[in-house]
Amino acid sequence: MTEEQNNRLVTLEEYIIQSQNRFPGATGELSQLLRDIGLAAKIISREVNKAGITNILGFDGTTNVHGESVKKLDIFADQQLISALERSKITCMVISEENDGIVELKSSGGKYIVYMDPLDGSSNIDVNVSIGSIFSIYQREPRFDPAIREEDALQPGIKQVAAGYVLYGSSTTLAYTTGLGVSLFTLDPSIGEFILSDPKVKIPSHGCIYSINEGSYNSWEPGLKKYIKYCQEEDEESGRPYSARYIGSMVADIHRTLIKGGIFIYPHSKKYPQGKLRLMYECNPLSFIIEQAGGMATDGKGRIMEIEPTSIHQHTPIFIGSPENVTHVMDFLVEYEEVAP
Ligand code: P6P
Repeated sequence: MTEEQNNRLVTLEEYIIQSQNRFPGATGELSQLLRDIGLAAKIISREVNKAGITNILGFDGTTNVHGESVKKLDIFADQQLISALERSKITCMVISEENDGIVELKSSGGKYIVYMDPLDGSSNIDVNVSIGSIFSIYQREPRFDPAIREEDALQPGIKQVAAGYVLYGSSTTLAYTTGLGVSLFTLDPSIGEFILSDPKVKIPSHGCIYSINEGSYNSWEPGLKKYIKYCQEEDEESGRPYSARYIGSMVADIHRTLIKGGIFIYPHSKKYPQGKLRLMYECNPLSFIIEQAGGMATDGKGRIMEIEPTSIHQHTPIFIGSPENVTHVMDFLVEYEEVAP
């Protein structure tokens, strides 16, 4: 970009088109998909930011596939994203936290599959804490039979063609990657545009923040207990004790980790034997973002994005963040691994 361009505001739409032009063979379909998600995000942001003065707060009386009470804004966000994806007619199916099975779109011939958590952290809506939307995009494997099948969506995270999140916080931030690094945008409500704020975000190699719900301490495996105690010990040279930060909205906790470094952990526990967070529309997309920014994401045994999924709603434990912090907790898990009796 020229000096003048460097100083000019670059909108999400312009940036996507500029990025697409770097791929001579690009058809523009993925760019269109990302622009549609950006539009839905602006509409959701408007509702989230005025939720306090409309009757959109509170529960709608239903529960989602995980038995969690669904809030009205969840449904609104789900509907906005699905209708945006319908518009571009290049998505064949959507899998969302808010829908038990796959949502087949009218454009059943579309080549993309979109996973999404329309409004992650919705339990925080009523107390005005940041919440977010998460999306993960795959290409449908070419098949002779054109029928839409759930099996087409069971692909490991390494097959994602794009992923990202929108954080509805003190400002509305959108982060996405297509595998060439992570770009950050901030919504300027006065002009209704996402403006480029960082074209290539890098996570610090190490951070002095750990993020975990310590309420489930008693059910953690020994290595994790030892690691958290290590984080709390006094050692000025290594910056310990680390700071504990936990928002309870994964998008907000991951965004802070991306910017400031450190580690976010949601382990398996007695209450969540497979972990609470969902592989396909929370952990895979956010792992793609963190890895593309130079970080790491594991389930405690192996790379999150190499997990072969068996269910569209499956759960996984996750240890994600700065490479030095993730490597360190893995060392503790191995060193103090529980030996089966
Ligand atoms: P807990 C929100 O409900 C969510 O799915 C994630 O956004 C968040 O990281 C996690 O659950 C919080 O779970 O058990 O700590 O309240």
